[in-house]
Amino acid sequence: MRLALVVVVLIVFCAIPVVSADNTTNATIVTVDSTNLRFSPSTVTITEGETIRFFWDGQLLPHNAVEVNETFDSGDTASDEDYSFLFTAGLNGTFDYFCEPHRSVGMVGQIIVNPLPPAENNTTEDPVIDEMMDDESYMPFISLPSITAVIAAAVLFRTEEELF
Ligand SMILES: [Cu+2]
Repeated sequence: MRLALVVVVLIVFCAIPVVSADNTTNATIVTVDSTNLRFSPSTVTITEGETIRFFWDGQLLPHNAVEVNETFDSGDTASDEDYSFLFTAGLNGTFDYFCEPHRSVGMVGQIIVNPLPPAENNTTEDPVIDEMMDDESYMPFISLPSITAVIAAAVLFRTEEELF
């Protein structure tokens, strides 16, 4: 009984990092390149409803990311940053941003946010469902570990019952 529980718990714990990692892949990551004074990539194109994640760690120089019209602001400069901003529906266009201490030396970037396609074009296809089906990591990575854990639990508990 205890062995079965330990095995099931281990399987479930192994599955958790895969599932949570999948959530962060929806964000487009902007980091700092090897020159320490440039965003990388400096220009990104996303769609409404998507997230930009400013992420860097162990930087020699502390940086931040501030949009020119203060649409977003990562706050104080930091050598380790993990700041996410969601472009909600209706928030589209071109967003220029910069690193406050290094703006003058060209540490600037641009985010182009495309509007969602008009609703009337979605009568035959749901783009969200479509995207989920296209994303190979979606179905197998979430469902496979869960199914494996359930099967393993069922087999192990059954074996235990037969033994005792
Ligand atoms: Cu900077």
